[in-house]
Amino acid sequence: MTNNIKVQARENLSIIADQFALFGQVESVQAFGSGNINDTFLVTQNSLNKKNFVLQRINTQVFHQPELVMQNMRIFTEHVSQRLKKMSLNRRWEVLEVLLTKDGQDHYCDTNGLFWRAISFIEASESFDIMHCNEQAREIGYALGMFHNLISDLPPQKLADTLEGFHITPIYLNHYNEVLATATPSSTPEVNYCLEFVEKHYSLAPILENAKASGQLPLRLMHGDPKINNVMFDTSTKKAVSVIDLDTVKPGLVHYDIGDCLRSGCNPAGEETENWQSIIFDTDICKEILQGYLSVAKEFLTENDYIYMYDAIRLIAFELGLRFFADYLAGNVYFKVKYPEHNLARALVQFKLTESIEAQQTTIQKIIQDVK
Ligand code: GN1
Ligand code: MG
Repeated sequence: MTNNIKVQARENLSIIADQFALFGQVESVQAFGSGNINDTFLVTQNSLNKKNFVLQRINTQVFHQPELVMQNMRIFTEHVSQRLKKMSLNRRWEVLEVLLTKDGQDHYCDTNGLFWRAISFIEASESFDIMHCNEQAREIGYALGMFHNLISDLPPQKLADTLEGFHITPIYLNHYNEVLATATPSSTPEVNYCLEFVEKHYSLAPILENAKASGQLPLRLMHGDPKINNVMFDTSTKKAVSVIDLDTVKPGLVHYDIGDCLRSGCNPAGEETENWQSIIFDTDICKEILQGYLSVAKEFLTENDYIYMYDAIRLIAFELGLRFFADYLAGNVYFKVKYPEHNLARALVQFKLTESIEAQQTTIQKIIQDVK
């Protein structure tokens, strides 16, 4: 029975992939990557050019208006390709392409009503879940800076808000409180640690939203999810060549991105480890990432942007911990999990990381002063 379902699913996948296969026959469709929200596949076609592409099923429980996600993506890719043409960049840099169906559409709805889209695959590139060296850290920073730089002249209002409340920490805190009101978590040391951790960090939640509301931090376009494995590296030069996963490119704060990039890049154990006791925030990596970032981002940053950098790093680590913990309490309804306590383990990692950030506040603030 299970096998039949698998065979059936595979046939359907080929039919779906074929909608986007403009340059040949579909040879294979394989599960790809480790996303927590959408389902991703690598499609191989039997053509010499444009051999591979990435096929994704958008999780419409999360992205309620997937058409708008595609619209944003097309506006973004069009703008960035134009900018790149006008730039004389002396290194490889690629922007993802939205692939159209044989009917000229940017998505395909299958017979079950599921929403599919295809994106170009960046050949001769790879990504990493964990930082390996300082050069790589600097490249990650460069990649985010380049990403922000290329959209710094695209007015935020041109893109739709495709995920309301995304990175608005007070909204996550409200949601957490609602979930907690009806949840009956077992009283383990791990759960109690998380409950106390959130309790102690309540006052942290509105810091970036207040800065935005008071005009200290301007609304800008952001990536939304610039974690380490969303940066692609050239397999031979080992230089960053692209930032992928454009679903959350929308109006927001560059601070969400800076915080997300650092909370992910400066955690040498990676966010999926179960060894949460040993989590540390590596300040050497932090310095490299910020140096790489500022080498291309300085021109559009203001004094206030620097003032809020430390807060952003601490807040986004805390926020992700809060999101994982709330989802654990809610019964794992948002992030994909491999086992029931997976989101609890992920939350512990982010809270420990936040603790390590707090313990090194002076060092991190000095790094920000030194690199600016
Ligand atoms: C989710 O699905 P993925 O892995 O690209 C999440 C991010 C989190 C990330 C943590 C839309 O991203 O916000 O930082 O997991 N994306 C959404 O790994 O919620
Ligand atoms: Mg993502």
